[in-house]
Amino acid sequence: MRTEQYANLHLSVEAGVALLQIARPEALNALDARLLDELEAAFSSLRDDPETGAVIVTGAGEKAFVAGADIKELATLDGVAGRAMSLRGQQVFSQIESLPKPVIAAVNGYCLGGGCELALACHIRIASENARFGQPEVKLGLIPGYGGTQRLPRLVGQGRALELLLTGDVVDAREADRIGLVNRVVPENELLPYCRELANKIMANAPYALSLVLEAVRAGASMPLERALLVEAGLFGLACATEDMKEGTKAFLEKRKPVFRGIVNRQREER
Ligand code: DAK
Repeated sequence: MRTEQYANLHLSVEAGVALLQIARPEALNALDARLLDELEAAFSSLRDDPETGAVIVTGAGEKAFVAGADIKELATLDGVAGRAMSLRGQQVFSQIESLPKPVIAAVNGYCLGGGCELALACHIRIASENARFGQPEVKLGLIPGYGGTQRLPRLVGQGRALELLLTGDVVDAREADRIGLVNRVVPENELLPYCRELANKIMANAPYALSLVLEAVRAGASMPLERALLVEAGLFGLACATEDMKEGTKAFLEKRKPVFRGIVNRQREER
């Protein structure tokens, strides 16, 4: 098992699955500027790590995933610093969203404001039964600054997103599931085992194909359908050029399980 310790972030990689735990218990894991820096460093290291096939992000402790951006820091912002901080957070969250490996948010408790925006930047969200979601920024005279006004409506639709964004209401895991904010709700003690199982299931597939699916969905989301379909065709062509595609189709025809190597593995073997 490989581990990396940051001031408020603990990273461990075991059997191809990275577990990233946000650990700032004195503030219910609220995101301050240092945590943003640490998230950026951890995700850069995971992007380049050939041993990591999937990432699970969760909050340390039982009470919170992330209870928001750090309100003490927010309170000190003026207009210029606010814009800069928003752009900084957006950049880090876009880095998470564009990771070429699946990122699963294991939401274990309060998932509010910047915490909800972090979960929205992940590819899949699994919630424990005690999870609570909301974008309460308007209660502080703010609006979401880390992508919430954009990613939430894209995920749950404009009407449901606006209800959460305008009321600042906090909803439980069942409601989050009902409106499509999370993929699934599981009992608290099953959250991490379930996310690991999900990561392993995904990682059994061809790694380069997984990265192409992530790229197609992400790039296409901000394009008109016609252009997005062209992007899909280009990436489909790339998939056709891989050894894994030859192996996958051959294995099917030979009625056996495929053995995928992925582009990274092949490059490492060739070195
Ligand atoms: N920031 C800083 N400290 C926090 C915090 C937060 N978001 N959430 C909790 N804490 C701290 C509390 O102050 C308390 O500290 P001490 O008093 O013990 O020193 C400790 O964590 C434990 O919290 P509580 O005592 O309040 O615990 P409870 O169980 O009673 O309540 C709670 C839990 C989650 C309901 C409550 O703590 C709460 O309401 N927290 C705030 C939730 C919230 O409003 N989150 C959204 C924050 S706004 C932008 C960028 C980003 C954003 C906006 C703009 N730009 C750059 C423009 C995003 C904004 C947000 O995320």
